[in-house]
Amino acid sequence: MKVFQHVSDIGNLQQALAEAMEIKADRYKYQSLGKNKTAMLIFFNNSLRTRLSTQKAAMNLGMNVIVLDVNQGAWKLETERGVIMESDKSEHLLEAIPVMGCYCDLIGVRSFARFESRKDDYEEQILNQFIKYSGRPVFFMESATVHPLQAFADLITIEEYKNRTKVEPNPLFGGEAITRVPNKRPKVVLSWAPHPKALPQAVPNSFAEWMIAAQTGIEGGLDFVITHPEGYELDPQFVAGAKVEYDQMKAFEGADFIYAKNWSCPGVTRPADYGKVLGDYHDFSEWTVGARQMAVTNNAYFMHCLPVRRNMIVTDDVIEAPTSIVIPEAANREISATVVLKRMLQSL
Ligand code: AN0
Ligand code: CP
Repeated sequence: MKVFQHVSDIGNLQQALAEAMEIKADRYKYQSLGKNKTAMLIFFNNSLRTRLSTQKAAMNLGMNVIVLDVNQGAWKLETERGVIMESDKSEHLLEAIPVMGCYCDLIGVRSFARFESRKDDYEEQILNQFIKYSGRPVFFMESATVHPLQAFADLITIEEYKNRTKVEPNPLFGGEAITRVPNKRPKVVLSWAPHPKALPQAVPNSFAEWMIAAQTGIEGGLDFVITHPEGYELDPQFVAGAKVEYDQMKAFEGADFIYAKNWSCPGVTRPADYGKVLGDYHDFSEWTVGARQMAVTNNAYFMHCLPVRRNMIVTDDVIEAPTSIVIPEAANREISATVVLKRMLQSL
């Protein structure tokens, strides 16, 4: 694997899940694979999980790891070609990328949507330059439009929980154990939820792309439904074939997994609104996932990629419930990253 960006890059999903379970049973199984190999993780934006889990994954494989926060200590980078460089930006990305490539074997990059131009973001201007000029395999650690390490971890989590009949008390917050009747073909709902600031579409884009692939690509399949207020339609390149239900309560009926996430306007129906929070977010408070919506589900598990704003995206009681699996979901980031880096090392 030379690029990890889309679900298609991982190939057969059932095989990828089997590999994830193999790694989960023994995460150090391939620790000689990365000997004397270096992973470089480049962050243009903040991160807790991606930074730590990917570093851990590289260490599981016996790799050395270099982490660079571009905005802390490196030269300020110009990204536009043709600019007379007389501002505070001392170095151009077109030199910085090949230089970074000199010191490593694999490169991971986090560079969020900038919301300056829909075209630049959706053409993946920054990540594509890493692919073109680094000379190394590149894995996306949340780009302008995708977050595949997250979506892969989400799929692993759904696979692990879909057939469970007993929900244990929450390991951190307690609560009552419950019995749940699993669906043979679980219903997975991606729900928009309000947020005070404009957030990227990368997480919902990738989640949708991976869930649509899983509808037919994993044993038993699943049913995928997206719910959001009008105006938040995701880009067709990621959601073609998905069912959209604008009534959140209707979408939640009988659901087995609720995946909450905010995203700003993708600009599909109105390009001028790209990257905007539409209207006043206070007017959308009924979209906050709470007991009212969870009551119509099939004792659904609650998922979110984190970081999450409590009582904005989800209420305290829902995220602390025994059915909340946000922590095991985050833990699976180490597993998805280990599988991806292993695949890349094997194709060096
Ligand atoms: C980012 C986002 O919504 O894309 C990262 C999520 C993994 N979240 C924030 O910026 C709060
Ligand atoms: N879920 C996720 O990618 O978290 P971080 O932004 O903390 O890496």
